[in-house]
This record gives sequence, structure tokens and C-alpha cells, in this order.
Amino acid sequence: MQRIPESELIINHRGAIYHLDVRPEELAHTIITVGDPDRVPAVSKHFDRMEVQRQHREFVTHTGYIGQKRLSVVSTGIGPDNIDIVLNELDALVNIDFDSRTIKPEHTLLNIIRVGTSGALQADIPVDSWVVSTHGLGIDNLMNFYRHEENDSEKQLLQAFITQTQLNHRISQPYISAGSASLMKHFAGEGIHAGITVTCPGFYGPQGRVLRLGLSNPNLIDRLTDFTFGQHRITNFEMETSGIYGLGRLLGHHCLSLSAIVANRVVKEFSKDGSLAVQGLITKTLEVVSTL
Ligand code: R1P
Ligand code: URA
Repeated sequence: MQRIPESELIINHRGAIYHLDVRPEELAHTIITVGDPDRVPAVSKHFDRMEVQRQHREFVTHTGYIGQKRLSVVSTGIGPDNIDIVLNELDALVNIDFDSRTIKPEHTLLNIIRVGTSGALQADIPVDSWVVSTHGLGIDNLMNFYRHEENDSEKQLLQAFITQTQLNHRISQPYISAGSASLMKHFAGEGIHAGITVTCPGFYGPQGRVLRLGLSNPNLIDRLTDFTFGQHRITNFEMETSGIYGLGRLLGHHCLSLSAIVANRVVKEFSKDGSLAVQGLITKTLEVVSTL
């Protein structure tokens, strides 16, 4: 078994992984990820018992119990670059032996559920509603650094998307991954919209927002809104889902992304109090997750 060098798998003086500062035994196998570090206590306040609290940079981790169910909630901060760090480190915590620095012979599967905020790309998905991502479609390039391949139905969807959006290589080579069907079924018919989530490498230009700068692809938002492929359409965009789905699939985990809609980019509204929709989504997620 090949030993992973100190420069590649970085373990600190506590025996914890570099960025998250979490030790293997401090992580549960069901994990809720949130972007905002302040959202971690908004989830863990529902725990019956707190076991571990860690913080390093924007990565806050709380591990505890709801009834018999052990859960961790981890903040990722914003963006696909942080998802590269968080997904790789979560996986290393369960699938690499930190003493021998070798991959464990038995794979441990994590359930990873993102509870985030997002902008809707359809007029009929109002602010303060919720979306579950059937697919994460990345225009952020993260997965292009990893050997990966879409399945046939994803390839067809992706080709139709590239034709529709006219995204050129100067911007990105889009990629796509479906979310976990086994997690998604728990959220079906729960008053949650379902559709493709586009993940962007920024909040302003990459999501078509104009403040003082012009856009290289000014029609992008309209093209995303108008895209259809069979029963699929793009419901929303944000900044983490495609990396979670893409890396989660390669690493053998079950991942799902849920979003509270705080902006509607078609009708140009922003939520008066996005925290209410986020709180409701946390409650719904914990109801489901504590039964997994
Ligand atoms: C941008 O404001 C951030 O909000 C969304 C985006 O994905 C991005 O991270 O999610 P979170 O509220 O979970 O951070
Ligand atoms: N998060 C995003 O990334 N975009 C939005 O419009 C709202 C939240």
C-alpha cells in the first residue's frame, strides 16, 4: 500500500486534517455542509447533545447527536475552491489511515447534505421557497482537474446545455453530476422544487450580475432560464453543488444539495428575510437526516 507523503496529506500536531482541524474520530458519517460559518450553530442548536466543536479559518465543525443519530455540521465558506478542500478532507478523515498514511482497505460511505442559499432562475420558483438539486452542472472548472466521466444521459444533457449557452473554452468546460437518488427520494413531494443547479465560480459576473463591469456572455442568464432537455430545466444557481456532486461521486459518497431561494433573478426580487427560509430548510433536513 502506497504511503501518502506529508506534503500531500497534511496532518497537524493534534492529529487533525490541515484545513478542517478535525480528527477522524471527531467526524460523524452523516454530514450537513453549510456555506456560512454562522449557520453551523443554527443547525447544531437542534442537537440533543454536542460532542465536538472545532474552528479553523472559515471551517467550523460541530459534531453531536439528535436522539441516537450522530451528525456533523461543517461550514465550507463560499465557492468551489473550498469544496475541493472540504470534500477531500472529509473523505480522508474516513478513508485514509492517518497512522500509516495509506488508503484503508474498507471504504466508508458518507452522507453529505448541503443546506445553502441560492438564486432562482425560474419565475415560478419564488424567493423563500426551497430547491433540491437533481444535478449539479458546473461552469466553475473544478472537476476538470480530476479524471472523471459523465454517464450517457449526463453527456446528452451537457451537450444540449453547451449548445444552448454557447459557453466557450475561455470561460469554462462545463461538467455535470447527478445527486444521490437514495437521498433525493426522502425530499420528493415535500413542497420542494427539483431541478438542475448551475454552479458558478463567482457571485457577480459569473452569475450575470452587472454593477460596474460588462459581461462577456450577457445572454447567459436568459439562456439558462430557457434551457430545457426532456423533463429537465435549470432551477437555480449557486457556488458549491457541482463540486459536491462531482467529487462526492468520484469518492463514493452520497450527496444532496438543498437550497433556500433568497434571490429570484427573473422577477428581480430578493428575500425580505432569507434566514426564515434557511431555518425552515434546516428543520426539514434534520427531520429527514435523523432517520437515515
Ligand atoms: C453566495 O452568497 C453564497 O451563498 C450560497 C452560494 O452557494 C455561496 O456560497 O450558499 P451559502 O449560503 O450556503 O454560502
Ligand atoms: N447565492 C448565490 O450564489 N446566488 C444568489 O443569487 C443567491 C445566493
